[in-house]
Amino acid sequence: MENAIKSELIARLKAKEAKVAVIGIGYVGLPLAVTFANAGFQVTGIDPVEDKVAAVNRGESYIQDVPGEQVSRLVKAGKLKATSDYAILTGMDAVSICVPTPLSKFRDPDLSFINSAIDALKPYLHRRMVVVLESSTYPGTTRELVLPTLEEFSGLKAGVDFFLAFSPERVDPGRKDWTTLNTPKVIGGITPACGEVAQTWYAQALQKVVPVSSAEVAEMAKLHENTFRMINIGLVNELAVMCDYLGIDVWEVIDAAATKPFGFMKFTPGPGLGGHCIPIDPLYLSWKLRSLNYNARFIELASEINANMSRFAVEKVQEALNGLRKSINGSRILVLGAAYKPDIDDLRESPALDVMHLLEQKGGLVSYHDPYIPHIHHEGWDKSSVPDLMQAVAQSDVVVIVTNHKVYDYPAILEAANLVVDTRNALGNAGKDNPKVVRL
Ligand code: SAJ
Repeated sequence: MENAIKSELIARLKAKEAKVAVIGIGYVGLPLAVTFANAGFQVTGIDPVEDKVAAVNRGESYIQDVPGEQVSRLVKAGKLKATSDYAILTGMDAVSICVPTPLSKFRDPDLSFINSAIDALKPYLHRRMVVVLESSTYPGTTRELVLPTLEEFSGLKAGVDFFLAFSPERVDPGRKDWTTLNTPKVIGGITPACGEVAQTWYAQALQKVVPVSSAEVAEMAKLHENTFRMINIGLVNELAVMCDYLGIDVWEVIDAAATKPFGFMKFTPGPGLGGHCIPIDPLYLSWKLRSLNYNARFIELASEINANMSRFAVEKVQEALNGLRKSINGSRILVLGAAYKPDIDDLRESPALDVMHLLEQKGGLVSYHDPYIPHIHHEGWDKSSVPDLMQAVAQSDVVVIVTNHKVYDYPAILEAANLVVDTRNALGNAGKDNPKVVRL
């Protein structure tokens, strides 16, 4: 028998009459809210951080990928607003949850943000509502954690009274070619009806929806995507260590392998694995499997190799200084690039932090430069990016290129430096067989 509630909600979604809420308006939620609003929905962003709420309501953007004028236009048109008051959910028909899923200090999943969002939502859950969780998490979270919390509190039934699905976020901060609008979006429901409603909703705003049969498939697809990346980065990092033992130029090896036109995908080594996705998502998967008495060895091994690369990079600094009869202890060391990857301003899990800590522990006089990160307040540190880059380069015993931002004038840096450790092959061939340069 056709479910009248489902039919009614689908009709409202197709007519863009459904009121949309996005819980968590950060680097995932704000672009999503704007994308829904651009499609014609009336959207309310919900966030406990008042500054974000106030900025949106002023028509301003605080997310690199969301132009301020888009926010301003949508706010003026009455299509977008923000609040910290979850009671607004009473009048909402469709809710996306885009909250962080970090690791705890014991490197276990920290689901506190999901729990807070669901606890804030459940009093306002009502018939004819669709809820989509977007936060990267272990397979089973939507069914084992979100579903019972919502059903038990409300007495409503998923797939009958309301609809619940999972859809992994695929936001790559700073990327211009693939955006929330045009990146294919995997969506899987707790029940087929849940999937149908959620897929219909997103299809009104996004260019390509990829329906899958369950929330678990959608959760696992996301972890597969990012575990694939983390393990391949681990492989190429171990390749760098092996080439070091063999005395072979790993960069030349990779470039040669990358000429294979099929069956190969290029990754490059570095001083470690940063960011809020790649180092973390796979550990959600291995944690879940451990609870089922299975040891996800690839993930554990790659995680160990990636975590050790900061030490490997510091060994290269030691080797480089030793070549000049110097030690790390007492040497002036300038780290170039603190962000976790080039051309963005995000410091989360950045390997630069590990490299700088290790160098300081060995007595190095460490300073850094990063045009995107003016200050670092981290574990008792309070450092600022050096004001005069070229002066700092010239005055340093060694310059360590950790994150290869495009804005750097590498030939000028090489010219002015006494010694360079290039962990990213930022110097390219100018760094090859150059007595002033040591590469990974
Ligand atoms: N890294 C390497 N070698 C590589 C690639 C990356 O050392 O060959 C390092 C980076 O320096 C960084 C870390 O790994 O420290 C993560 O880099 P990333 O390029 O994976 O960037 P992220 O963390 O921003 O990953 C995001 C992810 N997007 C989503 O989860 C939605 C990831 O799935 C994307 O594949 C990635 O962007 C991308 O392709 O840019």
